[in-house]
Amino acid sequence: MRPSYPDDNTERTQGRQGKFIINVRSKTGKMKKTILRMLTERGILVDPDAADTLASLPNSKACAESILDDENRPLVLTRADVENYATCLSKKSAPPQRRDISKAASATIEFPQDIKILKDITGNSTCVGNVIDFAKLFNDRYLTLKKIISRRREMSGLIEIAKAKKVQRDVRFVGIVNDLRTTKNGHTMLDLEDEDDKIQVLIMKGSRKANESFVKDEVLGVVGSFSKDGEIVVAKDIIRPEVPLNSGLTPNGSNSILAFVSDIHVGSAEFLGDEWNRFISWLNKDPVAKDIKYIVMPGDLVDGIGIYPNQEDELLIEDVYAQYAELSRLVNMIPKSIKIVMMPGNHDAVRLAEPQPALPKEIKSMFDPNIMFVGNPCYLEIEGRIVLAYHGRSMDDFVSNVRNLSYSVPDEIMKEMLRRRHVAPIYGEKTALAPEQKDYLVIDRVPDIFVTGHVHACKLAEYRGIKLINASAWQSQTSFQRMHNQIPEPAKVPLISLGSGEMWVEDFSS
Ligand code: D5M
Ligand code: FE
Ligand code: ZN
Repeated sequence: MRPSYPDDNTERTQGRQGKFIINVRSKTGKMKKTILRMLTERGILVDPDAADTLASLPNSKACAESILDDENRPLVLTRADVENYATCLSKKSAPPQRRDISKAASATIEFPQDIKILKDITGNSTCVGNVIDFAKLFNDRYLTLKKIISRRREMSGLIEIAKAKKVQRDVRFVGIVNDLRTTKNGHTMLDLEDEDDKIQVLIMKGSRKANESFVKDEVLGVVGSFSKDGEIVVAKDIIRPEVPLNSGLTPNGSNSILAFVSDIHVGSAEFLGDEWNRFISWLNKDPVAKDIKYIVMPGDLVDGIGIYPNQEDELLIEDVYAQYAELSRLVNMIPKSIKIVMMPGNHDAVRLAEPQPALPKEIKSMFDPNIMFVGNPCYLEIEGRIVLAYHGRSMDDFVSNVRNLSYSVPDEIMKEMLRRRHVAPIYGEKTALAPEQKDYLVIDRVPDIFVTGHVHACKLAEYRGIKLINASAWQSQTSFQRMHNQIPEPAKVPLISLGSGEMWVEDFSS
């Protein structure tokens, strides 16, 4: 039996239930009244705690304006939202700060800590026998994302598609994209479906959302009105689940560094052994490396066999067990004080369909027992930071379906995943999906750190306060990549200081 881990479907922003009635007369201050009016006139419901917090800020009016300026602002404003907007505002006006680690904080909290697994398919798979039923998977995806979309201000009053067809006036509903096409006049037509009905949605060429790309099987909110014949809905706005704006990592006093080592591809003739040795000697002697307490390896640990046609011509080790044995030897050179997490990718020895469970016990037994093996994708908690790790196979599908995306900008692809709150929405193309009853690929929790591999690039970025990392590779350009003019950025190690959120890259390529 593989271990089972508790799931955590909670959103980071909680406490949105309850009463939102503000009795302005009984509360203090003219400023509060003015600000509340500003917000409520624009349809924002303000939690009483949020109103107090906002009114007590020295720059409360500027903060209220920044809320109004954010097109993804929440329908119901909570205190946590106000604090996020306030921090973002102060970050905008203050000069950027380098590592600001409070001694007081580090005195009370012990670092490093154990890594917690928050969500992982390993041990929880419900795919059994020959029953292949994707209905439950897509239903779970729809319901989870609908819940997130329904919190958005623009979606208040949303109804089911069947009801919308009866109402026929301005309507708001949520659907999963069943199909999409460009009409002969250049408009976009989406076939959307909810739990019991479907509808066509037209996005007019030249309209506000016409430049966005839509993909099959993503979940969208629609604000629109019916055409004269009552057959289709013309979209006024399209609402993605999106991630809330947040101010990034609050300094927690830790000096620990989390490093990422992806796509090692042991067994490949292009595996970069000299560069690996350089990394290992740096790890064992550099003063900066002493603070590395954790390494996450987001997939393609070995090159595998039979992964692509004629792969054997590019293999140095042709037995998959021998590849893992060599990986074990290479990983054993890493100082024992560093906690290591290993995740599979599309080259590893587990099912290809995502979510992928952790490597099987025959392979685990070849490694140091302290190494943690997790599934792909996986949510981890490291020193209070929420880390979403996903190998990134779906990036192939994003590149072929979304204009302006390419293998050289994985950070832009990661932003598309976050906007859709899903790491692999497109079904039926290169990314195989397993018909689980629950969709483990939904981004139901907002991470602090989001890491991917697969495209062999090395990119650091930030999106709405979330740190984005694409974690390089340890394989030089393969003949396939040469054919497709894909230039990898190998032998680099992205790192993040868990205390301050500072990110940087150590380069071992020369
Ligand atoms: O993928 C490494 C990179 O190479 C990734 O950007 C995809 C690309 N690649 C590799 N093989 C293929 C095929 N068969 N189709 C499309 N793209 C591919 P890796 O998972 O390390 O092989
Ligand atoms: Fe790879
Ligand atoms: Zn890969």
